[in-house]
Amino acid sequence: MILEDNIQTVQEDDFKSDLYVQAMLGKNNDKIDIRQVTLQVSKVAEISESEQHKLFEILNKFKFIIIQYEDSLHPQENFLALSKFFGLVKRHHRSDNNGIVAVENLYKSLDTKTSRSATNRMHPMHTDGSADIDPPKIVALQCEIPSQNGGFSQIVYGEEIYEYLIKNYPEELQNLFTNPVTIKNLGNKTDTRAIFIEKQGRILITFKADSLVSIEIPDKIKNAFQIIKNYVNDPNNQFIFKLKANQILILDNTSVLHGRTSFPDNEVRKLNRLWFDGISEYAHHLQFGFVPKSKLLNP
Ligand SMILES: O=C(O)CCC(=O)C(=O)O
Ligand SMILES: [Fe+2]
Repeated sequence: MILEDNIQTVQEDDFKSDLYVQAMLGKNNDKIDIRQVTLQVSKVAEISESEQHKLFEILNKFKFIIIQYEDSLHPQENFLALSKFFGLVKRHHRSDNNGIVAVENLYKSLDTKTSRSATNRMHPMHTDGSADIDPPKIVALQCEIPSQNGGFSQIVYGEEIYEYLIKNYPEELQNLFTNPVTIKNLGNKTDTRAIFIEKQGRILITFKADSLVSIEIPDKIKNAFQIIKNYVNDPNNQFIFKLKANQILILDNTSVLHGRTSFPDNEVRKLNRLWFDGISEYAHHLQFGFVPKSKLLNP
């Protein structure tokens, strides 16, 4: 199976393709080979023990994994089978009966009531459920139909944001632990939480900067918030790839931010999204958050 075509040469289009071509030469696309993070299985529900072992190994090391399964008439079965590893499905205001949220261009517009995931617009870098009191630990995105142009997945490491801040803005970083941000989403959920929190020696990140949701940022961290926003939306700090049909991207939502580039109006792109609480009989295999190399004096 050839996986190299996950990173395709982007054609000239309206979707800032030049930037993305440049980004593919950026540091994270140099560091990570898409084949290292892709696990091929026959059916998700029938994953073998050695595949399970690899799944957790890749997820703990890279904080995300792409599972590629054999073409199936029932893609949702493959998707819902993830619950065994990642726990209960957490619902969203757009969830169907199984908890699945459609990520496709349903509205062809972007107004203040439309979720970005229901449009073809770019989705700026974020963690999911940042307005939830208890955000999902695991986010899974299943690709049924990729777009031909645009619609690239982007990932940024929370640990790299942390290291960047500790090196360049240590005082600002300190303030991020103690000055919570309040986010209210379109489903009218509100949560107040610090961008970085420390839990049992590990650091967890939550971040969203999106004009569609209401975000209250304390004055003390307004500058740091902008620094993070610039850092994460710089393609040079992202890992960029195209999710293919029959692939599921699984993210540690406490360690990495994700986003996606826009895609043309006339393209059909169809993904499904699920959120998991991370509490399963396999939970002891999962290590959420990251242990930074450099430490703050009083985190
Ligand atoms: O469309 C994508 O690839 C990502 C969508 C997303 O991040 C979301 O729905 O939360
Ligand atoms: Fe998301």
